[in-house]
Amino acid sequence: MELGFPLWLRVVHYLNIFLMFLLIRSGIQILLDFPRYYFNDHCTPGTEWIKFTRKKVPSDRLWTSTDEALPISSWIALPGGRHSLGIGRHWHFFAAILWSVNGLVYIALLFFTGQWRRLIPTSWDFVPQAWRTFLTYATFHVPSAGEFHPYDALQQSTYALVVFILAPLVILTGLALSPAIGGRFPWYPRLFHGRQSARSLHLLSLAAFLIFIIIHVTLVGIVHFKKAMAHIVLGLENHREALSIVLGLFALGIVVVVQVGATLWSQHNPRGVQRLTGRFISSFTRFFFYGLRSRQAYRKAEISPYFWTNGYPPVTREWEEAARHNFANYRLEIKGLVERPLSLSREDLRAMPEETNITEHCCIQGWSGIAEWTGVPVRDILARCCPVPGARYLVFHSFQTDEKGREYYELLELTEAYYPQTILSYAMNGEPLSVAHGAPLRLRMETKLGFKMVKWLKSIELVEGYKAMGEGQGGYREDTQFYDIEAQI
Ligand SMILES: Nc1nc2c(c(=O)[nH]1)N[C@H]1C(S)=C(S)[C@@H](COP(=O)(O)O)O[C@H]1N2
Ligand SMILES: [Mo]
Repeated sequence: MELGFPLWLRVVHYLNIFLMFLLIRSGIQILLDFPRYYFNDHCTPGTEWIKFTRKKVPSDRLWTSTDEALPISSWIALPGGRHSLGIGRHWHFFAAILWSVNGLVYIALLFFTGQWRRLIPTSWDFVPQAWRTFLTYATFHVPSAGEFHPYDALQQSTYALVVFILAPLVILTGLALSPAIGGRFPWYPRLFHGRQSARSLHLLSLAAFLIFIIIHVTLVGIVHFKKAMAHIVLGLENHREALSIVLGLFALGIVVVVQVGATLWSQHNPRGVQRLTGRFISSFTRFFFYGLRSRQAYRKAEISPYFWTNGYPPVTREWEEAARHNFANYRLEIKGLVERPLSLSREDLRAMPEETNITEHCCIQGWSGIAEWTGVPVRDILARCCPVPGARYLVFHSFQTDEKGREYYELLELTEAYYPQTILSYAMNGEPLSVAHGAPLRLRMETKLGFKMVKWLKSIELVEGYKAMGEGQGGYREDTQFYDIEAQI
């Protein structure tokens, strides 16, 4: 059969270029928010196999993961700037979903149309042939046009590796980073030797893609360029080469315009990007991840010796005073749409049923850590305060406020609050919770990213909606850093 360059092939190839740009640029933004890579899940400083930062973790003062974020130019990353990973992640997942769908369509059509033969060698002859082509390039020669049918053997086997190994690897390792998947199916990240190894493999896949793209584009540029452009753009043999070059450059121009547009839009209206891409992404995460309950039960031996922190403790005089007295007069207030508002002292909380879990914490920035958390299941508190019909969300308010006076708060849906591993924790690894980790009380919710787990918890409020609260996005991080409210990937 004729292995030409059918229209569908050219269309998915073009969409691929489009989406790869979005993926790589937003990926670099995410990478630089926590530029340390590990093959162990503890992320202890000093155990990284590669880092893209010169910062040293100081030992004489509190150092949080946000202090790690590096600035990056918008010419390289999307959207650029420092700690803009909220928007970077929106673009990354938006493009990742479309890229995966595009890839599936491509593979389906390859097999459906018999075009798979262009990628999958049908005889072992491809090995010596590929070696010959390699020697041709290595001695700065170009294979003759007759060797391409439609690809030469080296090209064919490289493309097969990229399509059938590299692309699935980048998708599967990306999925292993999701706290919802790792929480419900802890065996899954283990397939990659843990979440941090998956993250490292994800980075190495990026490196492999970049190397491939550079060589691929260079070879198109120097090996029978005009013919190649005709194939890529119009799918023709030996005709209308000039036209295809013009059209090709025009199409690439559109890619560039879209990149610039996405960057400017992200900078001028990040809320718009958050809303629009967020709606698209959450339709997927809701479909696939909704209702996933954490089933984590790590062993004591797996507990991390080092556990990063995020967020600086409250600085008000009252709070520091309370901390000095070991929070003896602390009370957790439960209010809002409940039959019985509660005010619970530390003794009240200790007297309630106790739940202990050893789980993996996944910070949005990329680090993780395994710890044992002990506390009161939120469902037991709900059983006592009795939510009234209409109550849909639990808002967790913190004592902490930022430099502009905005309070840290995050919310969960009522249904999620009933999950067994949703607890208010007062002890970590068998010790009373430290101030850095949220004393006297913090939320644990083991299928979501760390930012949901409000530390220095002041009160829980049951509400019907959250639009009137803060900036109306459902949490402090959603309001100020454009994080995604679902927090499951
Ligand atoms: N009040 C408050 N809670 C917070 C934060 C914060 O900045 N303020 N940071 C969140 C983030 S992003 C993470 S990853 C976890 C970190 O918990 P840890 O410091 O105990 O490791 O706390 C979450 N809870
Ligand atoms: Mo985080």
